[in-house]
Amino acid sequence: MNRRRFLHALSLAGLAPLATGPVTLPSGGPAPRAPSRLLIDADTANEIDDLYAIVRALLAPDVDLVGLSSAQWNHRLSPDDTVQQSQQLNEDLLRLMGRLDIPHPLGAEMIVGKPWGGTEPRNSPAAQLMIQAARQTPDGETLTIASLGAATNLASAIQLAPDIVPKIACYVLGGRFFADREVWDKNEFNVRNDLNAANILFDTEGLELHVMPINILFDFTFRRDAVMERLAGQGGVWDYLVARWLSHSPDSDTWIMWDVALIEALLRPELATEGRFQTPPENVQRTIHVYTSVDEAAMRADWWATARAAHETPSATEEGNR
Ligand SMILES: [Ca+2]
Repeated sequence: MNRRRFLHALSLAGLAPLATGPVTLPSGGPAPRAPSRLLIDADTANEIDDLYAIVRALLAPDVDLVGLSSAQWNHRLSPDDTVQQSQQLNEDLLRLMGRLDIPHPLGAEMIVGKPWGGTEPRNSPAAQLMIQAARQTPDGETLTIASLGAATNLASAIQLAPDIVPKIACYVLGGRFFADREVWDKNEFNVRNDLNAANILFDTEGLELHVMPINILFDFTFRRDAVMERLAGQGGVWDYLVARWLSHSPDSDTWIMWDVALIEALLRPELATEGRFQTPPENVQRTIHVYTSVDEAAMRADWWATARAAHETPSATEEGNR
């Protein structure tokens, strides 16, 4: 009997210790809640979507955003200052939103370990903020860390300070996962830009890990004409978002809003479905959380409703509109 059949037999007998597969909460059970303390680590300058995700998080009234750090995406075709470029955009967004009070440390510019493997951490102000914020999280609570790029800073923080593991819940966007076959594919941008870091997350026993694989997001797009029609001329951060699209991909009529989906799933957990699955077979075998679908239309509507409400209540972005 192979392992899966063995687990299936156990589950039929009511003995399975950790069932895997899509999870539906029983009615009346506790509903997932948005995090109260959130730290975002983003390779903001790599694409378009990070900026829209960060703005959405900054407009969440009940979330204490304890930090916004910058991530690298070094590869042979990238510029040689990727983390600095991400840092610049993070600082622009915070300034335009009047939130430079939020800590915004620089991340590491190189991957964990070596290009051929290894787990040696890459220390940085970003990793140190993660450690400090995790240790300052009150007993009984967790710090949610959302990684919107390569997980260099998050994996480094874990390696530098393993005591933070019980204090953090990690949400990462990366990899592909085919839930029907329970097959992983690490051939994806964020994972490839720090495979060592991704493996640390998979391999760390006791780490609460939620993975949003990119292959569930191909239909989660924004339209350029909607962005132009609704945001252009609104001033401040809104025109900055427009300018980012037009400078990065002026000929793209649509863009997949990868990182927006992860932030929406955090803020509005009812808009995404998560299951519990085994880590990839080459990693430490443990059960983690993996998203299997998102409600694209509802997430899109939520982002636009939040943006519209912010226009109508300009205090949220008044610093940038002055
Ligand atoms: Ca990203």
